[in-house]
Amino acid sequence: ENGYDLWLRYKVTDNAVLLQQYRQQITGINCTCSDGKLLAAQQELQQGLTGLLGKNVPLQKLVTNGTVMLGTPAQLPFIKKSVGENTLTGLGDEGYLIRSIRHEGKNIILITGNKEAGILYGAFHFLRLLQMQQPIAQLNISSTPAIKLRLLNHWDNLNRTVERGYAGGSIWDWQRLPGYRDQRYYDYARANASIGINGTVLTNVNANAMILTEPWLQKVAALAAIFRQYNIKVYLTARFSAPVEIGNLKTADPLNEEVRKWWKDKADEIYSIIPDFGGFLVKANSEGQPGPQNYQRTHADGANMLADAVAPHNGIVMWRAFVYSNESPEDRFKQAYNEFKPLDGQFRKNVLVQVKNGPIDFQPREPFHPLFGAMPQTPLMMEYQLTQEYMGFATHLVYEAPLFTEVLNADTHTKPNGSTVAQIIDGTADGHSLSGMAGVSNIGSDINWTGHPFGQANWYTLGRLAWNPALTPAQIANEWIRQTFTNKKAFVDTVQQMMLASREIMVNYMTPLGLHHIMGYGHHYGPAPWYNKAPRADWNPVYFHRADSTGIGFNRTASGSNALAQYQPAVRRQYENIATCPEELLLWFHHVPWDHKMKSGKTLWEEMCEKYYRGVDSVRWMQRSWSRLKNYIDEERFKQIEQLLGIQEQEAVWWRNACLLYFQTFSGKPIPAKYEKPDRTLEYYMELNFPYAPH
Ligand code: BDP
Repeated sequence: ENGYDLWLRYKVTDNAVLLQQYRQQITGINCTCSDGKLLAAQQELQQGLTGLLGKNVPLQKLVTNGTVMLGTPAQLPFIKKSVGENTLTGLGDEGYLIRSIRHEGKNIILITGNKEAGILYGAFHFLRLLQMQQPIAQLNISSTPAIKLRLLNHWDNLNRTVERGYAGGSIWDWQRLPGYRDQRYYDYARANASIGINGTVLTNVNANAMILTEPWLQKVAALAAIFRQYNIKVYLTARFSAPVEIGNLKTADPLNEEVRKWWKDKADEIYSIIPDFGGFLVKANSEGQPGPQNYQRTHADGANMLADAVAPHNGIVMWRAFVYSNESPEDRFKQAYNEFKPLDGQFRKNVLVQVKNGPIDFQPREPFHPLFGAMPQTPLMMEYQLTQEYMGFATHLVYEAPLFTEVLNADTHTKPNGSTVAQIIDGTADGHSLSGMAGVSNIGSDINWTGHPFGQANWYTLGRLAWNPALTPAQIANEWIRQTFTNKKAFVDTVQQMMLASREIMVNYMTPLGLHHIMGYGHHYGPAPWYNKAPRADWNPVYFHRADSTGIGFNRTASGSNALAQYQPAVRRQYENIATCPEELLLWFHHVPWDHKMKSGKTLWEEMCEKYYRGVDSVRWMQRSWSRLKNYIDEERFKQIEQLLGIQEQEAVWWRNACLLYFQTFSGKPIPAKYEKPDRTLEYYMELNFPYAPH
């Protein structure tokens, strides 16, 4: 197996008793459909069930015992009576119901929803039950998504390179589109639909205006036509200066009438080509991208102009809050909040502000972004990064669900009765009906889509969490492992343990105790805590760790940058007191003396050594665990992962040695003798020229 089938492998059920039962319980598929999402659902069920049952599962006109019946209440009037109107109303437009019922004197399985989209999601849920070898005798399942926009953000360029992509080139074959419709597009759509993802931004946030020209829009339309059947809308990134670059205007000032008209006309044109186009994602006035501030206008002015252009077509604008200015002397941590909070209430109804999970940039661990909860009048959308820019690329096994849920479960304390980050972004805290969660895609042209086979789990997680943010990392991992590899208990248990531990393991060997942004410059691979030559101070590791002979860490309390003032008092108080600040965030907020006593009784320096060494040891533990699983799965994927774990081990040692040897020049203390000695010098690591890492 090469991993191409992801979690949709549909291998014949390898438990003989269960297989026998499934064959009796499922005899055929009844669906009155000829196109669209219902047809996609029917095709998937037929393919999936035929595989899982190891026999042809026919389409039937008649109803027999074991028929799986698909349809909306409008198509099948008996459903309203059988299910009840209230239950149906509760399902909304994307929810579904899977029930074992009696119909025309037969025992059937009904998959229904108000809209065809719900049935499509229900079909995938049903297949998941079988893939996970669950009982299906008495089904009564209903499910609706908690979050409305569940999106992938591709950072794909039009020349098919992928910014921060580590799994090959872009899967969008622009040159052969629109005429050539690669099977990959269908499989991509199936995979996304199976986990509830309902939108995809095709292009990089560092945008190219060309995508908005007619020939390119025709290519986008071809993708949209495939994705539509799977309830996936396409979105594009809008380059703010497009009116100048492709519209021949002199300005892109968002308050200029000509500019506003240009965008309106452009939106009309897009919707004439792609009637269900989702809208725009915009990175403006950030890292050199053009934006409204070039014309002394605000982010709200810019977002609203685009929002007005797409509003007549029910389009939306996702405006990113990832901004920090070259000129500003402020702690980079504080800048997005400073710029965006004052704009709360000024955005149009169809604008979401898209916020990264933490205040800096997708680090192995960040505190939650202080904007969450701070803009009650604006729907805030979550942006996670699936591609492992700061987490060992597609080389390290890092399951990100613990990172994602850690942020979702954080309490912003902005409301007396419930204001976790999850409640902010699902809209319930502030009563927003528009809500969203996005993941920066880790998908590329590699045969297994994500480079590292375990990268697939992060893609899977994004969809499942956006559907239901209350799912736990263990539940999601369990689902994914069973579908992707096998249901055999020893395998599932071992791999689940590895996955659940993997994020903390990475934190330990890369950036323990709240260290952040100490990686190699530019490509962001490997350690370079010594680096201080970047053109901006806040691109330098030394800016972030601030190690000196007295201690290490970034003082963000009132005696330092005071970034903590951006949190609610309850959060601020906890973090600003070195005694109550969680140790995993310590160096995010405090400059801590080397001999500071940690909860373990060790000094900070000893504790840091302990974490780095434990990180490496744990990678070795993952290697040992994996080596015991050889007989459970195919050789191809077993070997891939074995090799990747080998590289991960070497690189964990690299991180550990380089960081400890460097920080030791400030702490002036020895690495305790009980640990294996670094086998290289600091000079070796500092001179190590990383041969090649994709940007
Ligand atoms: C940083 C990446 C950069 C992205 C930027 C962004 O290094 O490539 O363009 O984020 O999110 O993490 O805009």
